[in-house]
Amino acid sequence: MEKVVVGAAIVDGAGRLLAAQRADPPELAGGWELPGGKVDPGESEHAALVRECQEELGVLIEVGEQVGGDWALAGGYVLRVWLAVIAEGRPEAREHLDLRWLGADELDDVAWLPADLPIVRAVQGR
Ligand code: 9L3
Ligand code: MG
Repeated sequence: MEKVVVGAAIVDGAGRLLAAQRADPPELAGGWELPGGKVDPGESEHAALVRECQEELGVLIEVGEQVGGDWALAGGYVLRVWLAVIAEGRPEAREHLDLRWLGADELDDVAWLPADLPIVRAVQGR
């Protein structure tokens, strides 16, 4: 079975990107990521992305274009990422340690997870 993790590159009207600081597991805690998570069996990737953002951030997102293709993750997982905007709600850290909206010149202000860094670069380029 394909092991897919979906992630959201959530941008606001000012062109800022939402970064989320992981709370767990210990080896990833403190690192910053694009919010998201594992696709459940039988669930579409789109549905998983909307669900994860609801659960983790308490927002309803509108999903846009995909950023790149498959990004490699540990453990045989692949990460697929889409641009998104917030249709409803204001993000709160329900499962993360912290959230930050980063402007284009602030993207290096947080310690991105190694897996997420090239994706942030790709988002930055568009
Ligand atoms: N992961 C890495 N970067 C991301 C996301 C959303 C997830 N942007 C990795 C961390 C975990 C695994 O994927 O090892 C599953 O993510 P989650 O379901 O614990 O959020
Ligand atoms: Mg998650």
